[in-house]
Amino acid sequence: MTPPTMLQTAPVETFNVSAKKAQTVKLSTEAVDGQYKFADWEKFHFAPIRESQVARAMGKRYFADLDKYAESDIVVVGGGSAGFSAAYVLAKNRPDLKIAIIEASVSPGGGCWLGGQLFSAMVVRKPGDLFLDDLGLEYEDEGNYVVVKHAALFMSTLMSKVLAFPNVKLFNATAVEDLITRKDDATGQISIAGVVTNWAHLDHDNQSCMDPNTINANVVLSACGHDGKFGATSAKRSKEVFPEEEAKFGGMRGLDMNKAEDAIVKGAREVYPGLVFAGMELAEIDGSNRMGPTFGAMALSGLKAAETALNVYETCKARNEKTYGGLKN
Ligand code: AHZ
Repeated sequence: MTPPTMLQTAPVETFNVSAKKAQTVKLSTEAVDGQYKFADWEKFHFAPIRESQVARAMGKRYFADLDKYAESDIVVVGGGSAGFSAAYVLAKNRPDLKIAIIEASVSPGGGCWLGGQLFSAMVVRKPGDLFLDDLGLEYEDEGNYVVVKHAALFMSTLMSKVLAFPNVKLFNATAVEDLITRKDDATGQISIAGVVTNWAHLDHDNQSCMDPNTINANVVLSACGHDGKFGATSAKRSKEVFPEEEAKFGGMRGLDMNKAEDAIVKGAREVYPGLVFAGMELAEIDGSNRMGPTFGAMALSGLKAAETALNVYETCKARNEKTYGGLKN
């Protein structure tokens, strides 16, 4: 018997379970004699399962995704408000492209679970409300800005829509630790051809060596947030990868809401061939201000970065095909 490959898993030993859907729980009901009863809890039980079925159900899908997205059309690095906004626009407009989101944290969402400090409400300056309208979110209109009652409502809605797209895969607990680069020998031009990944929770201090993994891509859209332990990875790395005169790493400036938000949206662009920046990571490249707790710029910076990525996509694809044969799907 030939051993199963990672993608063709061994047949799972199944229990003899009736496929009939047992009507054991209801999620809405009327009270009878003042008592609500959503199920007969005495008779309640889950359908049986074997532990290996769970392991295989997860494992085979994850390995299939690793296989599928090892060649991605676009990789989004960083699953915060800017990265997810960009991924939303990309996936919505180009269902034909494979989009991988790489997020270092176990919990995606970046800094967008609270509005600011420990306060729940999220302020979005107009015209950022148009992004919220597209998501179907409600807010209070305060004139020049709108307020969503909880930042987590924005992030969870955005994330649920992005993750439901069939052409998107989120790899969380995975960090991008480097960029794949290609030099065109004819022109000497260096371009980005993907990302280098590793488990985010790897203890590099105590592990003698654990080489990384890779994802080839035509375009990398980086939205890693501002500098810090978990931020600005691509900005920092590009400083080393690109010639000094091309590497701009200005460092984020102090808070100025009016200047910062416009700069983050207008600055979203292809900084190096095949590498597009969005969100607060741009402040590290451009030396622009931070805005503090106003989020319209993250959504619209994601939108502009997605627009840029789509507009440069064919050029990047053609360049990659010329320099190293392009993606192998
Ligand atoms: O975990 C990071 C976060 O979720 C992730 N990330 C960073 N480095 C990574 C790496 N590999 C994979 N090497 C990485 N993931 O990137 C995400 C960045 O999200 P964020 O919310 O920090 O940034 P953003 O630009 O989407 O939103 C910024 C929100 C801010 S910061 C700010 C201020 O400081 O004034 N104001 C606003 C609105």
